[in-house]
Order: sequence, then C-alpha cells, then structure tokens
Amino acid sequence: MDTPTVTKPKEAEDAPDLTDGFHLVIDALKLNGITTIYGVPGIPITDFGRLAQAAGMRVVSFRHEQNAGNAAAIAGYLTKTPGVCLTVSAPGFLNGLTALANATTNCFPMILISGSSEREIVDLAQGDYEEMDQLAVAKPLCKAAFRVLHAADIGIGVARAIRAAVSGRPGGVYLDLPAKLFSQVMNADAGAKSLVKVIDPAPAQIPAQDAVKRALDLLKSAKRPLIILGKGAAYAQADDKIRALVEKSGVPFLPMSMAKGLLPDTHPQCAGAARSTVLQESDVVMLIGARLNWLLSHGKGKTWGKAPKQFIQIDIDPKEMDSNVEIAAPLVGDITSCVSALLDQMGGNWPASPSDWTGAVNSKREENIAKMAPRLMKNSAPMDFHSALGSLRTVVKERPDIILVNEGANTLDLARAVIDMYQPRRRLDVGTWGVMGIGMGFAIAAAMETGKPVLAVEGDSAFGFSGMEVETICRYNLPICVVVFNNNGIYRGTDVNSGGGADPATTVFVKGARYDKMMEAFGGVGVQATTPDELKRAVDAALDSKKPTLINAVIDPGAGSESGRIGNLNPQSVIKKK
Ligand SMILES: Cc1ncc(C[n+]2csc(CCOP(=O)(O)OP(=O)(O)O)c2C)c(N)n1
Ligand SMILES: [Mg+2]
Repeated sequence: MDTPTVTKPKEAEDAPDLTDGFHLVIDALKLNGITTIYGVPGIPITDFGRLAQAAGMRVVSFRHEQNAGNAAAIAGYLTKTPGVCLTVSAPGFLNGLTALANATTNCFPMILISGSSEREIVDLAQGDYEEMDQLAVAKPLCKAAFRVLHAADIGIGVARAIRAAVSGRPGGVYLDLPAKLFSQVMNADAGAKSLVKVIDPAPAQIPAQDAVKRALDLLKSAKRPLIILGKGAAYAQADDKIRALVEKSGVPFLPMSMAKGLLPDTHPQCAGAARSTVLQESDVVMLIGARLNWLLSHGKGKTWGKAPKQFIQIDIDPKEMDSNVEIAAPLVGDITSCVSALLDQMGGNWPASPSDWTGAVNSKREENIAKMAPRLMKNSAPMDFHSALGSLRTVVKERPDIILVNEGANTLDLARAVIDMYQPRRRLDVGTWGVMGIGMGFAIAAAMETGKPVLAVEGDSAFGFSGMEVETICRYNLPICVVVFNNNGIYRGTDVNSGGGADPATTVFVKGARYDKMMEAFGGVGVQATTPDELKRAVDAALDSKKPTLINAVIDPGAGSESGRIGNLNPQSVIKKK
C-alpha cells in the first residue's frame, strides 16, 4: 500500500515535535507494563482517559470511584503489578481513598492517581473548584504519596509510585497530578528521555541462613506443628514451592480466607475444618505471609488454648515480628526466597510430622465435615445459608477454575467455611478490615484481569455498597454471576424497631426485594431462586452462558446470626435491651 504523502507547512517542519503531560503519563505507565486504568471521568482527567484509550490502554469507567479503586487494588493482588485507579479531584479522590487505604491494609499494590486543583489557589485556601490538599489527606492512609508539578518529572513520579507500591510489603500509593500538569508541553525527545523503566521493581529479599536454620530447628523440635498460610503467601505466586514445603514437612496447614486454594481445601493435610483444635493444641506455628492480627486473635487468649506456643514467622517486613507476641524464629525476606531457603536446608530426609498429632487433626477434621454434611444437602424453601451454600460448594467443585468473590456477614463467614477452594488466588473477599463494598469492583477486575468467569456471593447489605456497578458489568459484558443472599437485611431480616415507631428496625430492608430486576434493567439476566436446586441450575446456566447474571437467592430471614461469626466483637450495653 502506498504511504500517503503529507506535506507539512515549512514552519511545522522546523518546529520540534512536542509532547505534553497527558502523553507523558500514558507513556510512563505503558513503558512499565501498566495497560489498564480503572476510574471515573471528570475535570481534570476526562481527556486523559480518552487519550489513554486512544493510545491502546484499557480504560474502564465505573459508576463510583470506590468500586474503581477496589478493582485496581485486586488487579494489583492478582497480577503483582500495581492496579491503577484514576479519579477527579476532592470528592472523586476521597471516594477512591477508602479503596487506597483498604489496599494498603491488605498489602495490595495499587496506585490512586487523582487530578487536583490549582496549587496556588488550594494553598492559599481561596476556594478553587474542588479544592483540597489531597496529598496531605492521602499521606497517612497509604504507603507513599507523591505530587508531580513539572512534566519533566512525570517519568520519575510514576516510577517512584510503581516501586513504592510493589517493593517490600506491597501497598497503596497516591500520585497527585494537578490539572495544569496535563497540558504542560515539552520537547518530545526530552520527554521520551525523561521516562523511567523501573528495573526489578520488587527485588528479592534473601533471608539470613542462620534465621533459616533457627526456623527449621524449631519446626523439627515440634510435637504438634502447624503451618498457617496467609494471603501474602497467595500473593507471592510461589505456589509450587509452598506446596512442596507443606508436603515435605507433613505438617497440617490452615489457610486464612484468601489463602484458601493455595493448596486445595481437600488436601489431606488441610486443617481448615479443625481450626479450633489446631490453634488451641499446636505447639509450634509457622506463619507464612499471615499476620497475627485480630483475624488470628493476636496470637493469644482463648482461641490459642493453654498449650505453650512458639512462632516461626515469614514476612517481608521486619516490623511485623513481635507485633503481638514474641516470635521465636523470625524469618525476614520475600516469601519465595524464604520458602526456597527452607526447602534447601530441609534436605532429603526431613522427619515425618508426629503421627499422633496428624492423626488427631485428621479425625477432628473428618468429624466436623461429617457433622456439617447433612445441613448442606437440605433442599428446602426458603433456603437457609447452609443449604444455599451447599449448592454453590458443588458449583465450585465442578468448576475449580472460577473466581469466587464473597462479602457479607453470615454470607461471608459461612461461605468461607462451606465452599472448598481448589486453586490459588480464586477466593477474593473482605480481607483484613472486613470491609463491605468490595464485591462488584473485585468481580469486575477479576473477570478483566484473568478472563475467567466470576461468581460473586453477596449478602444483600454487602451488595448494596457497590450494586450500581451491575450496569458496568453489563456495559462491558463480563462473565460475572452475582448471587445475592437475600435475607431481607443485615444479619437477619426479622428485627423490629424496639422504640415501637413506624420506622423499620435499623438492620432490616424492604421485604421480598427483587435484586434480579436490577440486572435486567441493564440488559443482563435476572433470576429468582427459592430452592438450592433452582440456585444451582441458575448459577450453572450463568457460568455456561458467560452472560452478566444476578440471582436473587431467597434466604430465610430468621436464619442468620448477629455479625455472622464475629458477634463477640460487639460491645454490649450494661442497660438491658427492651
Ligand atoms: C464499609 C462497611 N460498613 C459497614 C460495615 C458493617 N457491616 C458488617 S457486615 C454488614 C452487612 C451484613 O449484612 P449482609 O451483607 O446482608 O450479610 P448477612 O449476614 O445478612 O448474610 C455490615 C453493614 C462494614 N463491615 N463495612
Ligand atoms: Mg443479609
């Protein structure tokens, strides 16, 4: 094909090629392998989104920044490349900030890029459009925060954001881009040279050999050893090595929620169904990418029983050690390097785990599984949590590759216990904060980043926090099946207003609501399911068709318990309830 000849006017030929802030940010992201942006458009970043799309990036528009931020965060978790969320100034920035803080708490690498208003006006508090000192607001809530004022610094600014997000313990980074920066012009050659490709953004951190030896000596001395896998272990993508370590040691393992599936929940060493027993009775506990925070009762108290405990902890952050209890064998380094070093030093004839202990754990596990089995098989209407989850458990067993997103209270705690996972990084949930609202953002990014079908199991309250994104799911035609566990409220749908007035109780919603109609409003498939059989058929159809689907699963409003399984954290009034 002939190349058309374009005759430029003489002045244009002499003029140097130019670039600007818009293009430099796009080029800097692309140079570092970032190809997707999750966000909401508006001043001053509307054209940035358009230009990024024109430059071949995937720019995914949401209905609310918090959901875009959650999408970016989980994209970072799934890919080990920072997920990027793009927002407008002040209110858009604040909407995204919850997701940034949540990402930081959960160690997900994410960059929140927000446009901001005129520095001169903001700093003199003269009342600019969407005025806010966003950098100052973001700083305490994320791992690092940067502002770029000159186009020539965009390359460095983006590079710093990327490295801060993924190196060491990953987390959220804020990048403040004032409106004026986008239209700043510079010579295109100088602009290209100013960009930085981040070399080795998350360098390996090799553990000290004596620390490895100390850890192994302690593990070998154990009579009742336990390995706890956290989502840090899942994030590491060292799946084969971790499996080799667990199997070579023969030690029972307990997966934290998002580490489920790192080794299958049906693995003979999995102690998930004997959680209380192993926490109480173990004597040496090796934590791999799991923190001793509230989710593990801080490593002490009733949950951990009376038997004296010694901890081995693998973590990339030295400050994590002794955060709650003494760590007898700290192993500081990245998980891949630490697990490799352990495997190397274990050698070829590591002793089997004491069989009286593994035998006791196994029989407890079998006993608990047998106890739960009949509850999962009831085919009744309305469903209770167990019978509905029994269906979904079969779906995941038959389709172990799908991604499960899960939030709610009973809907979360019971799904975690009932639905076995078989593959790594297939369970995405409320994480360290137990935050509601991650559902649709996580589901959308999981579908986009992995191309796999997603099953989002949502409490009716939980779903409400991001429910408007069903439009986004339909707009991008994503293979997402949302199941709303509709029990008419938060925890239960049966509370009454104890003041006796006309207002409903604080925890109940409209009775008999039809969430399935929301999906239909945007062209997706809506289904009402009242029995476990109907539920299973509808989910299978959705996953087969890959069509955006929302199933309103009718759950007995009286079936749930207060705060799911963490009701003990509720403070109690000394004055008796009426
Ligand atoms: C951002 C946020 N707001 C509020 C809460 C408190 N909260 C915990 S669970 C929950 C909803 C539980 O109801 P639902 O999702 O319907 O689950 P169910 O127990 O009914 O299955 C709420 C509001 C929270 N965890 N996060
Ligand atoms: Mg509910």
